[in-house]
Amino acid sequence: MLSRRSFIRASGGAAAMAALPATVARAKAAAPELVAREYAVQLLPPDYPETSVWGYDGQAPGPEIRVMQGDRIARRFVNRLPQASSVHWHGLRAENAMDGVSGLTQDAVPPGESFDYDLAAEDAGTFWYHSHNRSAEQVARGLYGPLIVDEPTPPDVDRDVTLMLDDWRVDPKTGQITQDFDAPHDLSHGGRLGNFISTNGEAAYQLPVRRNERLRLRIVNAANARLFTLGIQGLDGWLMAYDGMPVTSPEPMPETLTLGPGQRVDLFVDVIAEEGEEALLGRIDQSKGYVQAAFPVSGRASANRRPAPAPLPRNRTPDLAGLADAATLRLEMSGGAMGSMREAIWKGSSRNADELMENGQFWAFNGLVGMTETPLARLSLGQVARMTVVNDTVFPHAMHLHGMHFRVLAQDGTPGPLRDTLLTARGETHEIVFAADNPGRWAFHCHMLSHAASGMMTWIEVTA
Ligand SMILES: [Cu+2]
Repeated sequence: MLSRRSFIRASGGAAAMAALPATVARAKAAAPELVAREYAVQLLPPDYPETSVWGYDGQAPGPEIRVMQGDRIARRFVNRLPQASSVHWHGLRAENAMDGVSGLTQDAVPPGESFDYDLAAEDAGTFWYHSHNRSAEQVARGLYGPLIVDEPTPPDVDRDVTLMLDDWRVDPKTGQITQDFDAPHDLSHGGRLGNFISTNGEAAYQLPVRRNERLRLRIVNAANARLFTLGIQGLDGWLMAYDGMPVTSPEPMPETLTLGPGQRVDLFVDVIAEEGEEALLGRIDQSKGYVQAAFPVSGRASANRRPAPAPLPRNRTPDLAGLADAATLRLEMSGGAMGSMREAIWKGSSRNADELMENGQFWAFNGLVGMTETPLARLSLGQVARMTVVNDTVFPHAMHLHGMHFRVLAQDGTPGPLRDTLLTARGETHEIVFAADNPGRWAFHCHMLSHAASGMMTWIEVTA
């Protein structure tokens, strides 16, 4: 098959196009392009030089992709990067062939080539898209953006605001992203933590607001490895959704909220700061705090606050009927610095810790390092699975399941909210349950991208 680029060359461009038969000229218009390439942006404060990033459509983060629930998301991904790449649509329960995982659901798209994505937006909510090839490098360089699916009936808020949180590792002298994407210390410890925090690609994100205005804040942790622990000041409200999925009844805003890499929350907050004051979102309760977003208040939206919100309409997610006789699975994490992993199987044979280290591999799931020929589990379509996730390491991990959302069981066995990314602290054990209602080969990996690159990557197959 001809790629679009070679087609234009072969046809001689516009002149030849004009001579094409009418049927071809009337062919379905190509999807809008999403072009990945290198460019410079003013990421750091103005007294620093521009930073060269890899991003989508000349922005960092990439452009907001926004559709109505039930519509399709169609994009022609054009790769103008010096590396192969692919695009994953994080949190969408869509078609497996469109999931964008290089090496599992598609081949990485080589430089100069393109790939047509076309997938259903079945769930309303807050999602994001990002590179899923060499992600520890490519996402760190800026290849991510927001993906919003709107409810058919808009909820009662004054403004809908997406906040993508990231940290970047930049050389303060040059203002450039440091190239140490596979530094052994990052791989084996807490991942690639940055030294420059941004919101929507800005150092000092500000949004002017009015008193009593109700904001929907869609917060996305797009960082490679950082956990964001957020508090709010001058805002009050409710937690409405985790990882794109509404909670059954709005939860009063907790004092602090921790988001692991890949995780999202939707908040409805009212501005309760006085006129002339500033409401804040950030790490404001600690001595080493930082402001993630500032909301200067001027004027009033209304004399009083609105009543408490109704829950967001639930998405059509499967129920967990059959939980009692669910398939039982186990995922035991081991490895990392200060871990007890002495050997593990990598690329089909047993290796000792030294061999693994020399190859930049530090972590294992059930004693297996990285992707394997056979999946962690094979489930039949519609089967309910219950998985024990054991974090036998001294680091937190953020396990992301593609294609399906799961619930975390509370101590007493009650299923919690739907999520697609599980944040697990050192030494913790969690039980998660999900209905295998989406056929295909689904990645299941740590979203601390340096960990995924050094062993924490597996997959689950759902067969029709
Ligand atoms: Cu991890």
